[in-house]
Amino acid sequence: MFLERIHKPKDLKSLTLYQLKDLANEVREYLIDSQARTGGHIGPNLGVVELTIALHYIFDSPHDRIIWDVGHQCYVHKMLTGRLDAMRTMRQNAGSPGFPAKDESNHDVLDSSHGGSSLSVALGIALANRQNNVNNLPIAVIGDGALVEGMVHEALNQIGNEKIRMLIILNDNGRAIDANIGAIPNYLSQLHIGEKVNDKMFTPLGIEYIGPLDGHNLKTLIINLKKLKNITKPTVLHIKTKKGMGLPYAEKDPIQLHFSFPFKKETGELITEPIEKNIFYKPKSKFNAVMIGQKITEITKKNKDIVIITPATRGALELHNCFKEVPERCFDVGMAEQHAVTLAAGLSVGGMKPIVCFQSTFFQRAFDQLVHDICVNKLPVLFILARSGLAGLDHATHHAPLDLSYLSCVPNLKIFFPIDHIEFNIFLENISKKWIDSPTILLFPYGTIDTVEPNNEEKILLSEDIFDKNNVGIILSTAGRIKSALKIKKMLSKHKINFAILNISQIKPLNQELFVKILNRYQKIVTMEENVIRGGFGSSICEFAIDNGYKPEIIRVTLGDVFLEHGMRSYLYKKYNIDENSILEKIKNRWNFKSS
Ligand SMILES: Cc1ncc(C[n+]2csc(CCOP(=O)(O)OP(=O)(O)O)c2C)c(N)n1
Repeated sequence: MFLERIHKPKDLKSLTLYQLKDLANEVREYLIDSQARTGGHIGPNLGVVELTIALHYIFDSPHDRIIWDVGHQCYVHKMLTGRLDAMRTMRQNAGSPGFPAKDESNHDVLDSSHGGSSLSVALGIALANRQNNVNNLPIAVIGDGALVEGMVHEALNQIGNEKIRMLIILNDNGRAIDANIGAIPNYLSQLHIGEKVNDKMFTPLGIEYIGPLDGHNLKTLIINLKKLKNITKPTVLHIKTKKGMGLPYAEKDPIQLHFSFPFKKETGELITEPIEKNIFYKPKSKFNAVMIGQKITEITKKNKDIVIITPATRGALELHNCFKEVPERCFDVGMAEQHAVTLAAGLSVGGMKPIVCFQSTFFQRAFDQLVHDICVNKLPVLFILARSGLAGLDHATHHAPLDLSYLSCVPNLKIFFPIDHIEFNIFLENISKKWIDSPTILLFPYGTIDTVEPNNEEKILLSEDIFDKNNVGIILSTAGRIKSALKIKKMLSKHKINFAILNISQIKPLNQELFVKILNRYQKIVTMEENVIRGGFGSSICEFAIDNGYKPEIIRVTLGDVFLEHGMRSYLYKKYNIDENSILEKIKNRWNFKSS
């Protein structure tokens, strides 16, 4: 057994090639075992076992800086840099994130989980090295999926011009999450291992190109990486790998090949009966996204003007069926967020009805395109953002806690956060019958129907008269917090403290008439949202009150002014004192309500 003896990359250096091959087998076995237990990005990591071993064998991390693009393929790197234990706690509350984390190890250059940044980071380090006469090697490891990102091409433009010492490893497996589509992957697919390649992509830009090599052949990797130790020019080493290498059954389900919930090691079948308390198994009830994806498919089939655009995130909105059933009007543009939004502008100008579907956290990348190309031009484009607010166990950067803040400030933009998938789908049905007249965003939270949406009993509470004379205040809830709000109302009423409750689905523009009535009636207001404190829903209520001469007492329940780490909702709510009990205490203390 070699793996348990590797505490740092230096421990690899004395191994022979045969021993390194044994190590690769052990790593693969360990990965499959631990991923079967915890779930995670199994396929990408099985694909880089040999590459990661070879990189740490030849180079000298953390002196040489290895930057993993996206970062979801860093598990083997964690295992070889003294963090074998990280694999045990991955995808768990308070555990190791399944992405690079610089506070966890100085072998991780930056925290990341959004793709396309590695070349810019590596170039920045290379330029700093030149200034400071430092001779370490920045190494960006980027997949063919992330290679499509606009930022990568902005970086290549400068890299080719700088003639600087940096290495780019292009890990080409033909896939992003789904098959990688487009002219760039088409080009790469024409280059074959063992054939003499006349590279037309990097060489013309002044960047050396080597490859493609078999990325699972340790000997080849070691020989070639060794030759690159002393490069003085930017160099691309193109390797071909297989996602999920060594796990044959993963190939049956191409999505599971990228990411999997915990599974049975022998068959690959997902585990649905919980075994360990801290592990997040594939939920039995349906994800919101499933219900919403079905409706998107239905309206797209019926309305021949609708076009669907997504930047490599079909899964977040369960759009696979839509792509199968209406292939001529569904566009997966690859990891190209900015382009996805401005493409919608063009489609709208051309007379189509674009629905742009994003996993919310990645929408941050396309802010200027939203502002400049869509909103300034008042184009009737519909955006659907999945996983707004807290987004689970991947990484802090996978949450989308800024949505309401950075979207609310954009003129001409309407923002809705429907209370549940039923209301969401009514919105969609109505929009498909009478198309929007201005840019519009619909958001929904990560989770299953029963975790984020009110049940029938709770819906009765929601339909009570909000102006009932017995109420001493009102809870205004939005953005995924209705479940908690309903619980708090019930808990307060047990103490004979009656609060009205109202879910606000229309975030922008605010329904002025309604809020004037609320402010005339209530002095005590609690706002609840899964968004940072500044610029969110609670902020807009405060502004509305001040602007209209009201001085209510407001408690804002928000995600605060911090980046929350990965974790399940219930864990993070408790940790940040925004769980139901903490909110109840806050309300009682602030307004001196006595328990009864
Ligand atoms: C900016 C951004 N868009 C989308 C994603 C979601 N995402 C995570 S991994 C991935 C595919 C990455 O493909 P590739 O770079 O080829 O790496 P591979 O998984 O194939 O090794 C996508 C689309 C992301 N992390 N960042």
